[in-house]
Amino acid sequence: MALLALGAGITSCDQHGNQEQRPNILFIMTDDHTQQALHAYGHGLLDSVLFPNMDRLAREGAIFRQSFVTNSICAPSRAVMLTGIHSHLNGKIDNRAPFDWDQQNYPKLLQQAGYQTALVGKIHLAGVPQGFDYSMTLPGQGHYYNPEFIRNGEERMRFEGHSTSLITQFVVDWLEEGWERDKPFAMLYHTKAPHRNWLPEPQYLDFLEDREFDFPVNFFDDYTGRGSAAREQEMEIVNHMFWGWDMKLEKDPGTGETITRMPAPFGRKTEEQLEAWRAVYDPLNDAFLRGIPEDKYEMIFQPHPRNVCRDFLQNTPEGLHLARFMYHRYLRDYLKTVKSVDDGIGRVMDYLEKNGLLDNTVIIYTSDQGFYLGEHGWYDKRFMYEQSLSTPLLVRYPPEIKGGAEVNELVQNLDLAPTILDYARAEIPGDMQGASFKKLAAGEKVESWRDAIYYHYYEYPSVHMVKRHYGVRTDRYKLIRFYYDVDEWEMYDLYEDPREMNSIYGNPEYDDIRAMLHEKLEELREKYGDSDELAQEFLQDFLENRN
Ligand code: SGN
Ligand code: CA
Repeated sequence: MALLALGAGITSCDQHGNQEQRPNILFIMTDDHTQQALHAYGHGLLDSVLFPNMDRLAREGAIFRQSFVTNSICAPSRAVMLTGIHSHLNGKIDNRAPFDWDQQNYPKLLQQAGYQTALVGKIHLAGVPQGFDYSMTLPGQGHYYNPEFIRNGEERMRFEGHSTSLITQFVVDWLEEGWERDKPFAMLYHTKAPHRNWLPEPQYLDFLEDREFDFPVNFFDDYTGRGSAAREQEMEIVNHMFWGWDMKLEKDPGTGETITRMPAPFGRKTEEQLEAWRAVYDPLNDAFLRGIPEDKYEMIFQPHPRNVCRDFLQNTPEGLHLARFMYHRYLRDYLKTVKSVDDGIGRVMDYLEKNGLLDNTVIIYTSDQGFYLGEHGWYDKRFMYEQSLSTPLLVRYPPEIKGGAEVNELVQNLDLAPTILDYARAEIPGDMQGASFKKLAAGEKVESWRDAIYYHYYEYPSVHMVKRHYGVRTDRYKLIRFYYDVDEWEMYDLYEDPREMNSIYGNPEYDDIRAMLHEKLEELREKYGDSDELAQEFLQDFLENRN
């Protein structure tokens, strides 16, 4: 049975007049961590548990198998989580648009309900965070090594160390010293990892270097079978990563000169950090270069974008060697940065456990969106295809949730604000567009839960060149419309084509399904108040202010 929290002895009366203790909230969010990189999701990439603390949350809590975002990009996703309102109404449609902190958000409502609130780590929304008794945030994207932080929106300070450990430390420090214990707490613990460009903490520099991973089956996707959007993106591992920045080569192997265009990310490291780095990466890089014949240097080591042809990559030994190196360098570095996050989660859970707080704290684990780990040959996110539309979601709260519970209903990051308010027994404002999934987590059925989700992505033309699109997904089908410089529809049957390789939009066998999806899409656009007119206004604003 749950240990009673030491400090969170605050009680409230529910509508039946019962005195009940309100739980603390620990909301853990990573940046770009995807379901494929969590063993509990069983996607096949990881054949063993690499992240025991995240997997522990899944084992001891509920795992949401169909968890999605509304707009697969960092700052907009955070705005949706805070407000419980879709991008087109909260105003933060892309990473560039301003965010209005004056609007309602759930931390403000928690404060009003008697919670003490804190935000630590990446938030990526400019301006002074509102709704927090304490904040310690990274400016913008923040840095992995020796990062600056901003305390309470004002005071800027630089710390030596790795962002993940520092963020974890600040979380523990606040629980220890900042939290007043006469109120329940809500701690938002947001890491930068595993965001690009994946700089591991010193103790994990060689983590997984001895482990080989298979390419995803559609790594060499040729982007036929769909419209132009999948073909015209700029997020291919082989063609759009930088030799210095992403692949961490220091010198151009052809000229022997230091790479200056998007150079290796060494700028912020101390001598000691740099030495540790080179001791691991130099020999790995040398081994890779030994497999590339010098007469291929010119073709391979051109500046980005390189457009190395697929035939060469797939069918020649040096092409395959190149693709393997790039995929592994990317994937391993990504997983190395997740490893530190997992340690951090373990550390905070230990702290809660030792202080008798663990079982009276609702722990939510999620990410701001999913990510491609080589599916379609890609990294990054943005698309409404499965890997980036999805996001991990685990909830641990033993008084209500059975360990290992599986939830298959369609939930979205839109639902987090109402859910957290629900756990806190605070009122859920009527203008929030999400719904509380607290009952679903507890294994209860919810009458007329949604049967489809709505999605809208805006940031184009911009980095990675993913076209503007919106769409609808049911538990089996997906309909997407790409617009602005194209007008293309795509449709997928996820049972038949889970990898989304062939659009069936024009297939007459699916006439009824297509009509049903169009209807659902219109229904949701109306329900959530989105329209082509609004999209047009955002586009106009984007084009006028893009610089
Ligand atoms: C940076 C990254 C991009 C990434 C965007 C948005 N390049 O520009 O790859 O898509 O952020 O990411 S980087 O090499 O400078 O990291 S988001 O998570 O903030 O939306
Ligand atoms: Ca992100």
